[in-house]
Amino acid sequence: MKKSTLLLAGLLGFNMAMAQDIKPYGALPSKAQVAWNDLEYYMFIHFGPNTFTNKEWGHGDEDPKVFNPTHLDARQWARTAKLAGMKGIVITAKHHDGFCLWPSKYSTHTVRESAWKNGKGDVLKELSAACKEYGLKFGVYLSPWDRNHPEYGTATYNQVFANTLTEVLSSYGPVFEQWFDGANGGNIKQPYDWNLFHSVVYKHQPNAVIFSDVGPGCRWVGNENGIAGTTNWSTLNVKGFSPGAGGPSTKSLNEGNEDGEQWIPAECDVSIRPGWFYSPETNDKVKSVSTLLDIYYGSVGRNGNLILNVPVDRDGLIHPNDSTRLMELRKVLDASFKDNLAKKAVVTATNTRSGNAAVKIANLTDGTNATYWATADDAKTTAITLTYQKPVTFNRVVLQEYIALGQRVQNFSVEILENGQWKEIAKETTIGHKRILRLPDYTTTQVRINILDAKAAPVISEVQLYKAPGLLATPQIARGKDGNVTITCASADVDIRYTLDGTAPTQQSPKYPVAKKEQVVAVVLPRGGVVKAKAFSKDGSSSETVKASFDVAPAKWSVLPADASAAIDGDAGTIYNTDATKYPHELQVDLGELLSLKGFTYLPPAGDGAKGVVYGYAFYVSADGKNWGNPVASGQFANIKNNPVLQSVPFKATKARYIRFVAVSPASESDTQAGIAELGVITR
Ligand code: FUL
Ligand code: CA
Repeated sequence: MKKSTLLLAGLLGFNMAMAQDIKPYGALPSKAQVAWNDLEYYMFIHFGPNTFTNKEWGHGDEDPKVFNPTHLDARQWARTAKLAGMKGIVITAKHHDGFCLWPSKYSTHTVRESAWKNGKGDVLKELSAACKEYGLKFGVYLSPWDRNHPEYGTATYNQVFANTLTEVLSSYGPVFEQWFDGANGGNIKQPYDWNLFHSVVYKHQPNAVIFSDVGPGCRWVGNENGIAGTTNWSTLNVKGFSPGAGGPSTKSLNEGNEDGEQWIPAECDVSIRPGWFYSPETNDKVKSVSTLLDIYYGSVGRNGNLILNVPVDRDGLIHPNDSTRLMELRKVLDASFKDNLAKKAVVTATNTRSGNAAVKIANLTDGTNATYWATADDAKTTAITLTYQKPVTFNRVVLQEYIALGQRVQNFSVEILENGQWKEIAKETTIGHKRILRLPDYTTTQVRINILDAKAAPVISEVQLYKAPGLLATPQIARGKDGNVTITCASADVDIRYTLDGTAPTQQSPKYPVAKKEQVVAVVLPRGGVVKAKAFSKDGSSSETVKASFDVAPAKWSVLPADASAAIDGDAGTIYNTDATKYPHELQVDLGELLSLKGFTYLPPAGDGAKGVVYGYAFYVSADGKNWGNPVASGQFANIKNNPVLQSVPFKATKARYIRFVAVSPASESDTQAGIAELGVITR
């Protein structure tokens, strides 16, 4: 052998040995978990008897005949998901009411007993086929909590649930995700055999990622708003925790645990409407594009997957209001991430690892996270610089770690060159599968990404820059106690136009005064009404139309106890917390006039550390404030703990001047006080 050949062989051997030399760090994802993270965005579908009964948590005693979608078309759902850029669909095969969307032989509360297709239908069969046709992944939600099954709460139920799982997981082809809901709002407590359930899943679907509060495949993000922590580790400590009430703290779910013992990345679940199930009442409450963008950047942009719920309606179709919104969102996302400006830069980096053929600086901008660049073992900091000949303008930074080797980056910053000086424009913590920074427009010839701290040598797969088009902010409509309506818009230099007759505002509609010197045309709606608003900019672009519906304002109301005024001040941000520390609690309101009441509303405290969310309630009315009789409504606010949105409870129309709200039980067992952000009446 010639000397040069020897040398070459030696070098090759050296390279091959070094190609494996990046030691994995910490808990690692399985191949299925890596593939799962790449999906990023997929659809959730809540569908069942609740769709037809206006309930969020069915009781399991609903007549199965109510389930009768007359135009069900699973291909329409799949087509919508595909066009929305989603990668799969997870459907509620069985929600808490126990109703099975397939003709299960382990239940008598299924599509077989329904009116749909004379009992011959199978939603899972139709949806799995549609997903296959459109190249989408198919996943299933099955609630262990079952309010219908006669064996629920007995020793035999775990096997029933295992059989049910087997049926679903062996009949409809590949399942990419198995969703296990931890919720249990009933009195019967069933100790679940999670080991059994998991073994059934893996037996039939070895590549399925199992969702729950503690994984093992992926974890709940700790809220139903679809928002992960800005710090978000894909690793989690699960010892001693279980799904549901025994889950890790909200903070751990939201941010993961640095150096957590298992790889359990966050999945961010949220509904496009206020509730998870369809209701005609929420047709005009579909989230705006700007809210959905906040959710996208708060989930996919923070190392989480986004599962966006789009409830199928009573016809068995995705409602046009939802599909239109999904397409509007897609359009904005496509325009935002169209042109990766990093590809046009000369990219350099400090501390590049040598002698490893897989590590290339060009991999940072090759558009795939399957390739990577890394530093030397002892270099936990580095700077990656993008240099341009001519200035570029950008407002999005996308970073990705090569997660197959573990999540490493703890701190990073972004700088730009401005007048010959480096200027820091962002300082953040984790990256993980993907981190997207939403920034103001910056124009520069050099951008520097500094990895300031890492658990081990950073392994980065992508650095991307984009210039997303500007969007006008959606106006916000609020009404005070006295009935005064205020409309604001976060975008500067816009005209806000509004209507009070239900029509969409145009540039000819009345203008809401924004500047101080403009004469205030008061919009006062003490008796309620519908306000629609839209912002128009000078360049001809416009915002979405936003709509707010109001009932009678609390202008003339007085409350008992007297210090409870925050509950009727028309301000969602102020909260009355009861003084007494033992349930039940109550509140009485004098409406100041006789009104024809059709229902009441309760706005629970929401946001970080919200306490006092009420679960069980009773509502009374009276003509004199003394004689209350029986409650006109009583029950539980379903799913209010995880999704603390406005609750509207209708009751038989009745005339009254006094109302009494009794908080019967708390949503969190440990809560002793009741919290009320706002109490309202329905007269319209
Ligand atoms: C929760 C459930 O109780 C809700 O009804 C909904 O299914 C949501 C996705 O999970 O735990
Ligand atoms: Ca308030």
